[in-house]
Amino acid sequence: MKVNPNYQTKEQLLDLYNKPLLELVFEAATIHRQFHNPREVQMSSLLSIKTGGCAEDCGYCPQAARYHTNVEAQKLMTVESVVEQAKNAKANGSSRLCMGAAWREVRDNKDFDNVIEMVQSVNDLGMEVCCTLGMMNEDQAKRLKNAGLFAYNHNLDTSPDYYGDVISTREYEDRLNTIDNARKAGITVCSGGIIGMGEAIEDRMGLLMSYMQMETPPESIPINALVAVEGTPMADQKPIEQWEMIRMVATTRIVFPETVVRLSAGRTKMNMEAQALCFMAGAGSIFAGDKLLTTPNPDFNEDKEMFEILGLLPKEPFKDAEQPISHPDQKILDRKEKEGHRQKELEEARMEAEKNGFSPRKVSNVDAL
Ligand code: SAM
Ligand code: DTB
Ligand code: SF4
Repeated sequence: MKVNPNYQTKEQLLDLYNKPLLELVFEAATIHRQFHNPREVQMSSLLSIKTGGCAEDCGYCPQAARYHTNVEAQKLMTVESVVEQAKNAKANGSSRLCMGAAWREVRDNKDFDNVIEMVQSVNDLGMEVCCTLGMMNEDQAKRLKNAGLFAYNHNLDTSPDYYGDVISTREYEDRLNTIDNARKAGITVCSGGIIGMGEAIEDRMGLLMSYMQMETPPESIPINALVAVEGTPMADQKPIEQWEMIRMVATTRIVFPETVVRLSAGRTKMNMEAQALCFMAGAGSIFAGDKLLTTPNPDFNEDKEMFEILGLLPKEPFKDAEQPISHPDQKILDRKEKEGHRQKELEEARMEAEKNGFSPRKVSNVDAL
């Protein structure tokens, strides 16, 4: 993933962002055509596998336990229901599934084992699998990679300068470390931000600068417009102008010509014309389906119509990189073997007890007296 050598300083980025709109879109469209097929737009589906109850204080997020939103905390979904949802998403044209968990960080427990099984099963369906599970260490990243994870989403959200106004429970540096861990494990990186949180244009460019300074910039950069949710500290933020989304997509496209720029949250507030300009300016993906993680997204049929009108084609999976191979997970195999032993021991103990007259039936006879 290369950075456009014509843009290196924040001032250059600001000049670019503030260019006359149609000039900006034209420059972005020209670059887009050199590196991507402009008719192809990937449809990705989001699935909230663990909703709500999160310990963090991200000011935009309806899933933070400390804010009183209408999101109810739920347990981790089962592997079976995830597979069912993934099959549905695939049947509706999605080539990528992003599974999100309202976790501060990944923990080495049974829930993570289940996520590993989800990754294996969805990869086996031939979809690009992305996870967004919060912070993770290198070992956890390696387990995910081994299971067949294609991408890890971990957003820097905004510039290092504005970050402290949005989140206090973790540092920018923590986010960078997790992105590094995904990279070291050989997982592609999906990392982007949110506009409309009260930040200055300098902060939007500061976010892009953070990615420019990486040895390898992200393969995927989602651009979200804030979905202002009642109960969060950002509930009263004024919605951004549609032009701002177009400018942000175009600037990102120009600076990172090879990256997939994703037109992410906030599309319910955009009309088709503004979205068309985003595709023109280099957006190569949308989230499809009526729901993002917890908030609404345009109707599936509306997007289908938009694709038809604009002559867009859903992008096939693994056009940018090879499908990872799902390998068996040693920790899960060890746990299952241990559980098997334990089961066998219990069965032997039960048979021994029965032989000695302590059968469950005998006990119930005693109970009946
Ligand atoms: N808990 C994990 C984490 O924070 O990395 C993963 C899930 S988190 C919901 C994924 C991303 O969703 C956040 O980094 C943020 O960029 C985006 N997001 C959350 N709430 C949003 C909102 N109200 N509007 C726009 N984007 C939002
Ligand atoms: C990303 O940048 N946007 C998606 C995905 N990555 C995980 C999430 C958007 C969430 C919007 C708020 C919600 O639905 O809870
Ligand atoms: Fe938790 Fe992620 Fe929401 Fe922050 S963005 S509160 S870490 S779910």
